[in-house]
Amino acid sequence: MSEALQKLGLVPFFTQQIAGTSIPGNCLGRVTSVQRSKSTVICDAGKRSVELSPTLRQATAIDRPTVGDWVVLDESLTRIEQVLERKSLFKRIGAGSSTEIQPIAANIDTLLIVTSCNEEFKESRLERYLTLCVEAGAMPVIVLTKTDLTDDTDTYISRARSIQAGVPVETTNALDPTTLDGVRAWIDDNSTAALVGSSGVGKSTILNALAENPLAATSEIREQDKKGRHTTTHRELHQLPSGGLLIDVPGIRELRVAEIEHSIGTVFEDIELLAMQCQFADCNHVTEPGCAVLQAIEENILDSRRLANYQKLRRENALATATLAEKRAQGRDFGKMVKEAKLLKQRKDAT
Ligand SMILES: Nc1nc2c(ncn2[C@@H]2O[C@H](COP(=O)(O)OP(=O)(O)OP(=O)(O)O)[C@@H](O)[C@H]2O)c(=O)[nH]1
Ligand SMILES: [Mg+2]
Ligand SMILES: [Zn+2]
Repeated sequence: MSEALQKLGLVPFFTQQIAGTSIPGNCLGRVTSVQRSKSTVICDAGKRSVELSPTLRQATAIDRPTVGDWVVLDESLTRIEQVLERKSLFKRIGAGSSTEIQPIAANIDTLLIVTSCNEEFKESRLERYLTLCVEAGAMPVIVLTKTDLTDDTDTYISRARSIQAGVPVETTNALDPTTLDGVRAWIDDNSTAALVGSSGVGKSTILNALAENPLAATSEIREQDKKGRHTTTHRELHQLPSGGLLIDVPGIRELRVAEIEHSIGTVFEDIELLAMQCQFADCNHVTEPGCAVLQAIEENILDSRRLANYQKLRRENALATATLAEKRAQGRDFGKMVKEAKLLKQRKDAT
């Protein structure tokens, strides 16, 4: 394993996948950005702009290479032949009318969930990010920016801490790099972190400060509603001078969840523990008698906002899971149809 690839985050989890095959180590590379038909990959020979193999071009979004992926290139280092199994994957259901799962960042160790100490801060949004992060298999860290613009950082810290016990909360004024040590401590040598959050919270400002270089453009938020201007438009993995890798992600407008059956119980463990004491095993915690969850709200132990968000995420997840299952079944039927048509043609050709 070359030192350059190790610095890019190459660990045995990936090299083992090609051990015993005829794939040479110098064909391994890491995807740093993805354009419409090309991807940028760093390998032992340096940075390359490469194409996708015909099979990968036809694959669904989740199976195509994404930022952070480890890939196998062909011998001329011009084409991605294979995407190695991922250690972790942060993903969402595509925005708008899309029902396809969209990968956002692969093989990340830490997800830096960035939010700012102003009107942008919303517990429900953080809960949404956390369920997807736990599902992704990455370590979540909540980063509170713009501490210089509030007199009440402590309230924001305790609101962030109330979301899930044990999740670290870091604070920073990203315009002052001396306040970034807490965030930097989460990006070890050779490890990968990704910056996610709404537009304008300061993700690219953090990247530029940690990279000690203005790598990404930043722009001021709108004064009237404190919303960002979607300045960053593509995802990119950067190597930091202090070691470690950082993916800057454009501000996410709509983070729809899918496949969060397991992680929802981790993030909302308090509600699920209460639910075990409800009179009815299938209690929906709406109007049922003997509901321990509703009782906890009445006693001010649980916030009604939190229960409403839990219910909303569960509904959204159920809908997404049903839609995905339906699409997969359709895909299988289509595959079967193509196979049958081919067989029929072979038989016809043979006669
Ligand atoms: N006062 C203050 N301003 C900050 C801080 N962090 C970022 N900003 C400012 O907030 C604005 C938006 O920052 P960006 O880094 O562009 O935000 P972003 O999250 O990358 O936004 P998108 O690329 O649109 O997703 C810029 O004007 C920054 O200078 C901070 O901690 N304090
Ligand atoms: Mg940005
Ligand atoms: Zn109940």
